[in-house]
Amino acid sequence: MKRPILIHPDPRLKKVCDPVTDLSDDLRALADDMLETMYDAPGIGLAAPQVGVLQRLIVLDCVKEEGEKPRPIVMFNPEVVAASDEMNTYEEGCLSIPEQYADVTRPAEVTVKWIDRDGNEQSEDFGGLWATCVQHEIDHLNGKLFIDYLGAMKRQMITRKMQKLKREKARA
Ligand code: GNR
Ligand code: NI
Repeated sequence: MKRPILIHPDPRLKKVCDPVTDLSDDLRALADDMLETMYDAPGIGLAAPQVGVLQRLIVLDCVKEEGEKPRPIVMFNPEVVAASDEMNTYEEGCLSIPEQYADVTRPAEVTVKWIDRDGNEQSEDFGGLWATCVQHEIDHLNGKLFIDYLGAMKRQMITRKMQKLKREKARA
């Protein structure tokens, strides 16, 4: 089932999310809903707070090539355990900040540890778009958005646009 995505500014997008302590069928169903919502958007990642659930759960699939096999990944309690000194700049966007894009610089490679949907601990090195996306998603779990990396002026301009968009949506 597709779920509505919260649009910035929203207090729920600013909260530090709680760790998942027991993996229930409800949480696995939420992960499936998040994947469906992400693919439908379409996006390459989605964090639970973006659908109003303040728990440490993200989903991602950064396979973008048409015709390539999809690779949906579900991560509970994801953590960056190592990051490269080498940095990478990507033009980022966010489903909670529609149609706004800006360059963000982050470590080019990260090692991420997480719990998978079967409750097993996993660890993997990510580079390229995967590295950017997984860091963007983990930031969401800590109440952080990509616009928080921008200067105050740019951030305020984007926030004002989103307030206007939300007012218009509420009227429609
Ligand atoms: O779909 C998304 N694309 C994207 C592009 C560059 C850097 C990060 C992202 S994540 C974003 C989906 C989203 O908002 N996830 O939280
Ligand atoms: Ni986002």
